[in-house]
Amino acid sequence: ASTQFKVLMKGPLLPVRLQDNLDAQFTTYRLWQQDDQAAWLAQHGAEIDALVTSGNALMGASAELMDQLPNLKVICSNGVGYDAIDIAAAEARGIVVTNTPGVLNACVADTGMALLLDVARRISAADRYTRAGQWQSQGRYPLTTKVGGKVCGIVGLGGIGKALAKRAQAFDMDIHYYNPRSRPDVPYTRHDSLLSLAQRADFLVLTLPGGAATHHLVDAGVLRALGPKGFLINIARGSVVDEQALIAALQAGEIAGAGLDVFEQEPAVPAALRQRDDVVITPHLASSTEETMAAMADLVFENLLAFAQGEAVLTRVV
Ligand code: 8YV
Repeated sequence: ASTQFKVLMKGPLLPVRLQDNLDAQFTTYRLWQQDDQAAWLAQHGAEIDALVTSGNALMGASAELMDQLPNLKVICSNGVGYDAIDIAAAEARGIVVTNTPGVLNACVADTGMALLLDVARRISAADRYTRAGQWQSQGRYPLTTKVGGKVCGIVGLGGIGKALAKRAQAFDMDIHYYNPRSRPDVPYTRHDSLLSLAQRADFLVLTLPGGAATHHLVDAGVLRALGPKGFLINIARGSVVDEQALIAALQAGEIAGAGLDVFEQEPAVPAALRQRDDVVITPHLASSTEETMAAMADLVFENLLAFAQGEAVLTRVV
């Protein structure tokens, strides 16, 4: 029965193996390949049972799209963050939503640690300096910042936050966190407010969900609390940080630097950030390893297969 399921892919899915698996098991359609998507949806929307999308800002699933797919039963997203999916709209329509928690924690935390080490020790900036021949022309690279012994302040102590904490601990950092719910299972120092954590942290690492509830949580006040020796690391969502306030804080020397994998208007990154040596930027690649993307792809596929066969899905969003 499962092969009768009609599956719409919203955009290209990585790794390609996910598309291949879907093609092999279901009748599939590629929305991004349609010349006139609105016309295609008007003609075929009612046939679609399942939507496969991702956590990417350009993907997701709006209430409007759900209305164009009146018989949609399930949305399987290739990502842990589901802020690009209108969850309330899905719930109201009785649509099941799945994501890919857990399997990406290690790689996302690795990226967070890499950005932290890079911005503290200026690895990327020093690489540019060396390549440009400045070691020879200008001499020794300026001194940087030690990581060991510093406070790593984690915002959102979920699976990714805990994986980050474990890594930061191995670098002799002191782990503090702010999380709405208390985490009695961890030995780390909890703060009652983000402001209190920012005040105490040398490195403020964002591993919390995006969406309306956390929009611009990191604003000018939080950055001021982080202070001129503090660094901001964002491996969560661009929406969590007021990017203009961040640029202003960097320009005014109110914080020491930032390591950013996510941005407010991806894939656009403001020139004011791209210019700076105290900012390390990567193109939303935290989960993008062969191994992790394969595990995510398999989880997306297994969720959809389970649903199509009338079984309980593996990782359902609340
Ligand atoms: C993207 C992510 O979804 O999991 C998330 O929330 O942000 C990423 O893993 C992934 O790049 C989409 O293919």
